[in-house]
Amino acid sequence: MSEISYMEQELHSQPETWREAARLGAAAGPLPEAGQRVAVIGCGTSWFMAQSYAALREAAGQGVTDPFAASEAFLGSDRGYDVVVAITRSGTTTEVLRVLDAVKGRIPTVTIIGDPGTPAVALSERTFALPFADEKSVVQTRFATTALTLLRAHLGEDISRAVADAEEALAAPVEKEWVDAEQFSFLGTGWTYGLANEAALKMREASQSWTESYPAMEYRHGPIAIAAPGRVTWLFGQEPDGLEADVVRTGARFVRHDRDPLADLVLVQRVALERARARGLDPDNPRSLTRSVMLEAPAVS
Ligand code: F1P
Repeated sequence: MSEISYMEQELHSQPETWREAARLGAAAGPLPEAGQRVAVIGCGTSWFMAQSYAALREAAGQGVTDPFAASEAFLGSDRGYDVVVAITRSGTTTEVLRVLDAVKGRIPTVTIIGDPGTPAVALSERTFALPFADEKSVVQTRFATTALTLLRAHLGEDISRAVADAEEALAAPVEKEWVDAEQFSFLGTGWTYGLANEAALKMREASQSWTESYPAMEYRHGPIAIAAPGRVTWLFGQEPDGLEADVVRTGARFVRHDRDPLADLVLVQRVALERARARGLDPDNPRSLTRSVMLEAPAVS
């Protein structure tokens, strides 16, 4: 393994790529206008960013926004979508290409893409390229968070606190307890539920860790049975009443920070990296994963 992984370099560049995305997102462009009915699709990390965007856009009162895993998208004409937003770093993910192909000429599409020299461009009506946030590591860090920052800025959010908090999260200590923990459950509410899903995926991908993720209010409906000493429950965003006390009672470590939740995800990326290192894993080339999933078989009918 090289001394400095691509994952490490890329995750450290996030304040810079977020600043650029905030500038681009605030300007007029091809992203959905307020009032449009939007479906937003992606796979893996990109799907989780779609979940966060959908919750933010709905909460901002900008219109119906439904997030779908590309393989499970319901985009029939009866649903009345004005636009499909696709998120894909690679531009080659089969399930995303299939959706773009299936709705071509029927629903306008805009694809947020890392590599604009890829098939998703020809299949999309419009694209928003973020080549400065593309990555060499298989594990996504900055492309995902930069795409979400672009969308947050387009919704009218001021990104400056998130950028400052990301800088702080890059300098914060990674606690030994987090590197050694047996298990993590990540929780969120509203837009931070997508972040919880992404945090859990990041830890699985980069460090083969046992992680789970839930909407925070669902945690007490069963999953809290997993909480125990040596395990961590990590909450993004607002704390539902009494949740910390309930977790502490199990003996698990409860973690919640006041920084912008997307900046707190940066800290989790660093935890994933440290856990990979501690286990002798190459975080840039995780077991059984490739940069994108390109399926050769035809669509299942
Ligand atoms: C999506 C994705 C990644 C995942 C894995 C396979 O890629 O599912 O999130 O980490 O590497 O690809 P993309 O469509 O955003 O390129």
